[in-house]
Amino acid sequence: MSIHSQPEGLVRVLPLPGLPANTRAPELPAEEHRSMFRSMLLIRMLDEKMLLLQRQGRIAFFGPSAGQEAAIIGSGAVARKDDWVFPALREAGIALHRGFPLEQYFGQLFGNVLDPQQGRQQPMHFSSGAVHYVSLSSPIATQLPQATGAAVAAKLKGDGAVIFAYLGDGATSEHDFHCALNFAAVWKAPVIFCCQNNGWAISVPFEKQTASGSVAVKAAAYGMPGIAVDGNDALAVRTTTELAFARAQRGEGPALLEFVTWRRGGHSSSDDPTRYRDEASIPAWVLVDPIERYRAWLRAGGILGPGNEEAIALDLKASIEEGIAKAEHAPRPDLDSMFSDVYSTMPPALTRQMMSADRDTSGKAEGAFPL
Ligand SMILES: Cc1ncc(C[n+]2csc(CCOP(=O)(O)OP(=O)(O)O)c2C)c(N)n1
Repeated sequence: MSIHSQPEGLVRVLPLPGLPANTRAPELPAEEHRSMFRSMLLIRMLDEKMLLLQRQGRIAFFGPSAGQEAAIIGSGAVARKDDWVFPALREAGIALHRGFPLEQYFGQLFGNVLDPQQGRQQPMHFSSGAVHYVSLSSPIATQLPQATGAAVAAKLKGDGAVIFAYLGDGATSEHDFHCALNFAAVWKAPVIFCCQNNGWAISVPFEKQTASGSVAVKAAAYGMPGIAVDGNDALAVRTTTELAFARAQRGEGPALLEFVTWRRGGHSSSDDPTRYRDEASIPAWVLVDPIERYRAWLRAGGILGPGNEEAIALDLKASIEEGIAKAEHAPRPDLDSMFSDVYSTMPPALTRQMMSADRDTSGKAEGAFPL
């Protein structure tokens, strides 16, 4: 039976009917709580808007995060400026939380000049040195050995950086998962493996992915702590991640955190989950909105008044609308950008190709980015 059907033992701060709290809330300034709440709301609003734009044929592809906002921001907000994030598909909200500009976020979805990668990457695969956010790796789990490598490097350099490595439950079936965890534990590397167990790897349910009762239990085999957390509880995620972070900072090595959450929608804008998922059999607790749970706690504690919340939502709405309006009308990258940023000195064969490439009168390639 899946861990989603047995939520009793998960670390929890925000109680649910029949599922009491078993851990205290982290001690955070009110401003930090509001900042986390804002980023969770931003993820939700972007999700709704971007899926709509995709259906209207205005962007090509989108990977939604709805339902996973608490797991994403509760953990990602622990990373400091000098730490590094190695994401899987659904952590773009962490980059935004760390200051990645919305303008560039929209630019990469439209694949135009506002995109720092100049439209050369798949949508959602952006990276940013400025906010220490590495591009997601399309081949599942390949980011994990990279993250371990970065953590070993940080340890050897003594720069104090902690690496946040994200994965889905499906990634635990890849050999890269094993290599990354084994190596990290042997080297006591400062890396936190954050598994968002959202119940599904496209159409494969968790209980067909592994015979283990949870992802967290696998940590024992590698010699590191493994903790299963109510992943829809932003405060439980935050508390647990802070513990793993402190441990990594003390030089005690990696941890595997399992945020038990739920993929509310399709795998991506290309997927239709009604083809393989029986919505009637979904455990009720995973459908309690993580944003509502956090909101209720913030309101009860006087951290979020109706005025704050309205101001946050209005500000986000304006930023999203303004950002999309700007990005949608930004020009496509110049054709020459297809040839730049790879060689410091361009080889002659490539120079010849660049010189002979067809151009329209505006200097942009027609049909270079078929959607
Ligand atoms: C090596 C590899 N195999 C298969 C795929 C196709 N694929 C893309 S996403 C995905 C499922 C990933 O599931 P999970 O790790 O649970 O993350 P989630 O999508 O649920 O967030 C698969 C199988 C791939 N990208 N790479």
